[in-house]
Amino acid sequence: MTAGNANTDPQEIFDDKVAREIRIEPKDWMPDKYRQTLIRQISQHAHSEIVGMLPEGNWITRAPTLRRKATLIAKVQDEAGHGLYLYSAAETLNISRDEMLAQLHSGKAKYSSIFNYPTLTWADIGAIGWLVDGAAIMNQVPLCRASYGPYARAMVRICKEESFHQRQGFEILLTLSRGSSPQRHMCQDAINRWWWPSVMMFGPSDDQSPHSAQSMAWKIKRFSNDELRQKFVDVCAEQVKLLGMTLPDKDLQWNATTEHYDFGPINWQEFWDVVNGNGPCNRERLEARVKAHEEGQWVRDAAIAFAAKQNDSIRKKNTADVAA
Ligand code: FAQ
Repeated sequence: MTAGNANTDPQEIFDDKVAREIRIEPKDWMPDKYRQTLIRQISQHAHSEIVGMLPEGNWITRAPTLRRKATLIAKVQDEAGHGLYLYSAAETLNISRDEMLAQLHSGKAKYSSIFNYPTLTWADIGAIGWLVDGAAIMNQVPLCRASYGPYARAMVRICKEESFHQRQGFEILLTLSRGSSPQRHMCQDAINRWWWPSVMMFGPSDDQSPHSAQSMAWKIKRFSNDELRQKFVDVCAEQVKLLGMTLPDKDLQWNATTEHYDFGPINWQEFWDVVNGNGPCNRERLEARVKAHEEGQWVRDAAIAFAAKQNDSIRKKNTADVAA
């Protein structure tokens, strides 16, 4: 930018804002690819929150105590709220909610691979909180500094709630880990089943991640998939000791040179199978969302009719006020 001259080149203004950590806002000019990348990421994130209600919703009627039930209901409601903030943030980029939902229901839009695994026992609810919300926080705290204002602001509140979710999950597992032998077994079994899918949540390794480099240059992403995955492994490898449990990875070992935990190979075939619709619960999850959407049609119709009625009575009142 030339000092003293007001810059009018939109690309330069955009680049300058990104470089100086000034948030891009909905009415600012932005490159079309930046807009499309944000729509892709934010809508997929929103879909993940909404589909993510299903595995845990499965346990609301079977939570072991009233306190656990109330907490789980609140958590699942929080996930719905996260979805709504994120759909709203995506709408500021000029895509309608109907369009985003149509992309989810047709299978065109992705949602996180993790929600295509089943919740077989109560301990799975603890494992989801500890590992899945734990991975979500690791990935999402840096998104509070994303260059797009509405996304970054939505993430601040989401992260506060996710961090509570992570602790409630850990507390469920801690209780089980101090319980009877079958309870300890259930705890270890849930950790065994959720560990690797949680490690995969961070996405393909950096050399296989087509979007990372550009998203980092735009400061949407602040860390690469592998960097975040490593941080997650380092944290969990220590926390699992407090549970007196183990992570199902024989190669997991502290490396004094790198000062990180080394870990075993990831089964990328499984990851891509799940992402491409062939995981254990993909069909069930999508069917449940489509059914809920269709059965909710009357609620949307009623809300639209109510809003029209209210607008009509406001218009009549205004006309009467002017006449008086
Ligand atoms: N699952 O080039 P990259 C939660 C896709 S919320 C499915 O690395 P990018 C809260 C990716 O979309 C969890 N697909 O892509 C909760 C792309 O496909 P495309 C969701 C995946 O965007 C807790 C392709 O692979 N969190 O858990 C996955 O730079 C408990 C190439 O990948 C977010 O969405 C995957 N795991 O990086 C709720 C966070 N990973 O679009 C209920 C925001 C990658 O070209 C209960 N998103 N793919 O067809 C992000 O940070 C990024 O989008 C990444 C992927 C890191 C997920």
